[in-house]
Amino acid sequence: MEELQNQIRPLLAKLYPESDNRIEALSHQFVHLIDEHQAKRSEALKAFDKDTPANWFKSSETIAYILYADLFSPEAPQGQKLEALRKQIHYFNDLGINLIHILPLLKSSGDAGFAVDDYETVDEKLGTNQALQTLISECHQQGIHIALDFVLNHVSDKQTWAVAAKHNDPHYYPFFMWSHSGEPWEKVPDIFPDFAPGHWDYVEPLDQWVWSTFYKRRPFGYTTDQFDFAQWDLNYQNPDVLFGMINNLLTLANWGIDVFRLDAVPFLWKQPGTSCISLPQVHTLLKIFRLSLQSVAPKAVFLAEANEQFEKLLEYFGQGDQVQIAYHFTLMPYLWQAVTAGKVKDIQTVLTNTPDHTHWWILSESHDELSLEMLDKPIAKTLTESFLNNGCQPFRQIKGESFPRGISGTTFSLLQGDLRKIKLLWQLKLSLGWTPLFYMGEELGVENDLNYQKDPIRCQDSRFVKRVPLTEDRKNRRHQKGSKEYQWYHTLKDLISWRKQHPCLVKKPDFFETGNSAVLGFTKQDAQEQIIILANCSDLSQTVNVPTLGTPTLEAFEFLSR
Ligand code: OTU
Repeated sequence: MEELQNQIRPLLAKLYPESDNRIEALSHQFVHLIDEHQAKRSEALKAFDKDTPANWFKSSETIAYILYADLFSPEAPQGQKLEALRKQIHYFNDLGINLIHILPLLKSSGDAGFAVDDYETVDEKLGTNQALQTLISECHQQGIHIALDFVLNHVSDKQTWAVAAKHNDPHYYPFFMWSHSGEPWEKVPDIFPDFAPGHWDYVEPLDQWVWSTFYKRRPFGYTTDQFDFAQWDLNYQNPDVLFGMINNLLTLANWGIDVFRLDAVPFLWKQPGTSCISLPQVHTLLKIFRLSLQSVAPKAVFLAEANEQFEKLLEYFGQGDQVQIAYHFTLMPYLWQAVTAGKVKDIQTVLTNTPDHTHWWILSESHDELSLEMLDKPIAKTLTESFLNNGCQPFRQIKGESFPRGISGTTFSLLQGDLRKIKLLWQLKLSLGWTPLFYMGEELGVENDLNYQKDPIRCQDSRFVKRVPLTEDRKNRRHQKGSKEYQWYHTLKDLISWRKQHPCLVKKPDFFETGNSAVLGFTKQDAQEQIIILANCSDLSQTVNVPTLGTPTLEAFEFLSR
């Protein structure tokens, strides 16, 4: 414990440079908190910790899948969604999935669960705390790991701290950041410009404004409430906030969660005159959260959700003392650029620059929009235009800009159902390295659903176009030969099984020149085998020139592995 105190002291001193006495008191408080949660960890989980290899999440076997518990079992009665999920573990076993990210499932008042009301209670529409723990332990028994969101940047304005602050409680008021004018800070971008512009939310009882990066009831410039909830950012300059959130994290960790997805992590620290994104203090906070987690749940890991410039993204790994995994947000638009515009060079550049010690979740879609803002403007514009079809919707449209920062749509709809392109996208995701990630419905060719537009609360948030129920009917059609679902599902299932037969595919790729700008060439190697891969990302046949392979010609979208 003394060692822990020595580790925490300098980190706290960095964030809260006050008197030595204060830091001493805070570090005692920290150690006490850790102690408490260590004592609460169940014997079953302690045994599981022991049996789990240190780098389990880097295994070539790991294939991840994101789902909403309610949308995955739409027919199950309210309150039994988690139980229904437990009864479908065979679905994941069949497809080859062994890591499931269940999107927010705590009591919440909006943003599809990301406005959390209560960090210790499962949303009663989905099930009970007990049902979640039963699901987790059954998954563990079957070799499936569970990821959950840790929404640490903000709370819903119905969460206890926020409610107390709204009532001017002197302890909780400084859990948030306040303004008397609501005037925007110059360098801070709008994250949801479409329906929650600015970064302050008007709080009527106090006649003041509170900092809010995402959903707001009443954004600056509006005279009426736009929504019946808001997401208030936490003020980490107050150590009570940090300790409160560590307590929430460790409570969840003691439920047996394996991966914590750190939602909206770049926004944790605000400072006037900056963009308030990925400030150095964010990384100090992460080190503290990491120290907390590893002290209680030694095999649980963090996943950074930071849609940032590549150099900034890399900072989230720290010196091995921050997150263990990050979404490869830089690669994501490059994958789309490759399969829709035949441009492969950027994939090669970014992956060559991806350091060996990092680990990634490789995704082409998630429950959010497809963000193209990191691409060069002309190509982003062209791709956007080609994607705004089949009900795909703009997201993050900033006034005065000619095209949106992102697009909401399912993979099927974005690619207009072209199985050749999706197959290539999946082949790339499964072979480029690290851990491939799939979003619910991707495997069944699910199309956009415009029903959200009839819902008065959701209609402005186009991301709901891709949050589609996977009905029994839809899932069952995967057994009917000739159906779209059969075709898509079995294509993915076969590819996952191919990936699992070749453990070397988890490694970072070694690229070679193909003499053709539309064809990506790379090798993978371990002690057992060497694989050479050529991927033609264009819709025309292409000839390459590779010394070891000669001058083979590849069909449009052909993926060749030897
Ligand atoms: C995340 O996304 C979640 O994935 C969203 O579903 C939530 O609405 C949001 O946080 C608030 O909790 O802007 O459009 O760099 O890209 O945090 C998605 C990180 C988002 C941001 C990300 C955010």
